[in-house]
Amino acid sequence: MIYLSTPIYYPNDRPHIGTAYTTLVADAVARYWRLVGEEVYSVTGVDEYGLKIARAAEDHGVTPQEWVDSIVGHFHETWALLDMSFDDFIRTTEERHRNTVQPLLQRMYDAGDVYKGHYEGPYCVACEAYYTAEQLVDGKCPVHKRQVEIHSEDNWFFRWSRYGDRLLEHVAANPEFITPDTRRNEVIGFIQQGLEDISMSRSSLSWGIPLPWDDSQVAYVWFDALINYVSAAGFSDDPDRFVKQWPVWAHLVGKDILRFHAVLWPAMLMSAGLALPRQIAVHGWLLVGGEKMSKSNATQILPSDLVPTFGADGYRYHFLRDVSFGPDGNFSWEGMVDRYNADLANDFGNLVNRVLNIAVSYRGGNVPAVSDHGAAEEAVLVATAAEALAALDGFAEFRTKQALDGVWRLFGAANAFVEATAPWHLAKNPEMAGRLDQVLNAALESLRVGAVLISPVMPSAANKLWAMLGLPGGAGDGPLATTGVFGTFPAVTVTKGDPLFPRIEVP
Ligand code: ME8
Repeated sequence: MIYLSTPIYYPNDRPHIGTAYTTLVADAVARYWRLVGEEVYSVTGVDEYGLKIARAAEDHGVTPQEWVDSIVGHFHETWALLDMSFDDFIRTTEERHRNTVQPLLQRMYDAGDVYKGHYEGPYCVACEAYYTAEQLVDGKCPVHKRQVEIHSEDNWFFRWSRYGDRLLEHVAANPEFITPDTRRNEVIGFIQQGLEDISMSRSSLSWGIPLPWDDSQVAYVWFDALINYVSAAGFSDDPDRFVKQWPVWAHLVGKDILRFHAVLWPAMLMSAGLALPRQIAVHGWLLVGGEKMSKSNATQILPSDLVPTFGADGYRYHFLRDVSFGPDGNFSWEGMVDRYNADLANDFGNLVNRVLNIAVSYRGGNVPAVSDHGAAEEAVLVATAAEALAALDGFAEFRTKQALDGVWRLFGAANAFVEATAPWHLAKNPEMAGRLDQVLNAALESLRVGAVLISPVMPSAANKLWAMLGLPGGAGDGPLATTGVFGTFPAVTVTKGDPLFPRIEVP
């Protein structure tokens, strides 16, 4: 079972292209595993408790519950706009979550990992994180570059310090636990500096989940938020599924929340006696004009600003092809237009038009199922298709660019194949009718394979092409090991349709 998660986002504003990036990679990877034939559970959601949300509600003159209820719809709308296919959407205000957080915190308490203490120090409300004076940059939060607040309260503490050695052992024994390596090294360095116990509750806030042993305090928002991954797996409401589904295959996160996921969360799981995730996959920031795209950013870009021009598929393609998972990536409108026109309108769109046109013009859309693809011209096509299929493995390691590069080499080879075999010449010579059938069949077969291979990234275009090809079911039905292999295009009727990716004219 592939259980894969995105962070649960703060519903303090609608999702922007940065928030959508993590969600999009998770969706493409989930679709890839479904295409392979694996059972998948992919989950996203919202992180509704904590001071940040309580303050946002206060600023708008509504209760926190009213506030989160009014924002959550934007998340559903945005994910629908981008064709996301999640199995679950968790809200931390749900019963199933409270019913998971309380017993898990109780387990940590029973393990002797919780004690009462006094907390005083800098707190960044935007991060919902405690900092030490040394971690601040010019006295400000290192992530948000904003003023921190000094918080001072009697709280419950979690004995994080107890887990340093076990965490280091786990990281050493499981090289895949944190990826990429730069993040893994960062985590090792952080743990080696020594972990300090951390406040796990708030007494000055009521917008949270009460501690089971002290209902005058609520859980510190990260202690409740991280546990969402256990809640969504069915811990309290579907124990049979939980047994099947736990542990997580991969948590996808941005680098801003690396420590919470790679250092705090595993320590909490060890304390609560649950297995650790297989992997924490960390990506960089999406930058706009060199700045992190963020909710407070004046130049904030929303998916709904881009989808009307590029379509959901064009949107998905750009971010999965041009932003590598790991380092920071830059977004620019011009870059997105260039990529769309070059790859989607030209390479892919023209190939589809051309091949369907000739199949309809020369064979009325009915090309016989010739299986002989042994001619020299076909050899390159067949080999490139096999490489493209192999490159799709990149999805298993979040290397979406690698997977798409492979498919585009196939489209390049198919375009070259059509040029080299020149069906328009073959069609003029009745003696070449058999060769024309072979060529048309191979060209259609490369479109069929291409539709399968792009389906995790561009599900809608893949299915439109599938329908034009006259094939039953959907391009992503799989299993990939069968449908992704270059074989014989079946004797079906293909039709021409509207262009999949009309060119974007730049004024
Ligand atoms: O941290 N580039 O929520 P959040 C790339 N609720 N990814 C970005 C991004 C950018 N410019 N901006 C945001 C929280 N993200 C907590 C998480 S999980 C148990 C709790 C993505 O709304 C990226 O995945 O601040 C980042 O880690 C996440 O949004 C932060 O979302």
